[in-house]
Amino acid sequence: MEQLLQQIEAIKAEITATVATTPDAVEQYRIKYLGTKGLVKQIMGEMKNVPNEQKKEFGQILNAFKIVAEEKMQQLQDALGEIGEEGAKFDFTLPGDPVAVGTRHPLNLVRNQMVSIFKRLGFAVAEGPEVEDDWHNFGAMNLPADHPARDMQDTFYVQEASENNAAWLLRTHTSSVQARVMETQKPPIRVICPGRVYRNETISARAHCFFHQVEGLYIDENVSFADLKQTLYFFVQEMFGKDVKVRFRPSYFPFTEPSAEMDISCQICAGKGCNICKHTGWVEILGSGMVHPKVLENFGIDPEKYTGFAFGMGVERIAQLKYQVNDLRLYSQNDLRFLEQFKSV
Ligand code: 2NL
Repeated sequence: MEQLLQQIEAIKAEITATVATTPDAVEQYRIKYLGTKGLVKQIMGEMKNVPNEQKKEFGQILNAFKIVAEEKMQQLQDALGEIGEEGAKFDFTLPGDPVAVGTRHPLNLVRNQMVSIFKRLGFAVAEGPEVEDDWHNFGAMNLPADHPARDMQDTFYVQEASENNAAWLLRTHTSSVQARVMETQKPPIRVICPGRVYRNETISARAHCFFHQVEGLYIDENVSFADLKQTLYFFVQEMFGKDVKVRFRPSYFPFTEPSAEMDISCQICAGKGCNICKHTGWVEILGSGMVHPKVLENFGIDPEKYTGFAFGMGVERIAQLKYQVNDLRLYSQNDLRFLEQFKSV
């Protein structure tokens, strides 16, 4: 008798401690304890050996034991239902937990807008490395060895040139990407190159050590300055609306000839005069020009047969005019009060 009671207590403890999280394990449990040859049946079979005067008391103990085993079975099955194979057992009527959704960075928003306008004109998007060699960033672009842009003061060098090694640097413009396109593709070429560029500048509201550019390049037979003007005029109309006015001013870049900068009517004061346009009513938004014959020759493109135009503009500048952001540092400070203002853009 005493021995039988101890056995029952031991099996109960075992049952309580059972963990079964897969359908297989639950079935193992059922077979071991509740099956036709299971422990519960076996213990029940001991009833016949119990003296008559103890049968009543013992019957109650056995019944309680059976209930423990059956309740555990129910528990295991319920738990299985919650994590079971047929999917979670959820109450779909409960209100959901709010998920904090991030916002696109204003510079990405503006870059995407810029790129999609040029895509509609048939420009393909090209990207390239931010760490460049001297040739792709400067040499191929017709920048002479003594050009001030090559100075340590202006450019971040990763490795200075030595006897055996070319200089490596952080690209100062995305022209280096277009250089790689001209290296690998034949005209007609029509690409737009968005990307981050680096200049060694002291950080202030108006200057930063990195900023973002969208440059474009179009090379084919009979590409003219008129094509350049109309393409860029189309771009600003799409970006700022049909009322925008443009003007071109002669300029100089080593990689284009002739070169021009484009101004648009001030989007902040509508030409009335403000700090952004320095009370002129005009703001400069890009540099451009006809690709210098030397640059074409650097890539084996015959300047007698092909001509091209190119342009470069700052994404920050366009964003400033579109959203009146007047401190470049805001773009990289990750202040949510700034970033969340672009939620609905
Ligand atoms: C500026 C001026 C410019 C280009 C970039 C370019 C690229 C190739 C050949 C010739 Cl592959 N030119 N790019 C041309 C003129 C101006 O950028 O002020 N950018 C912010």
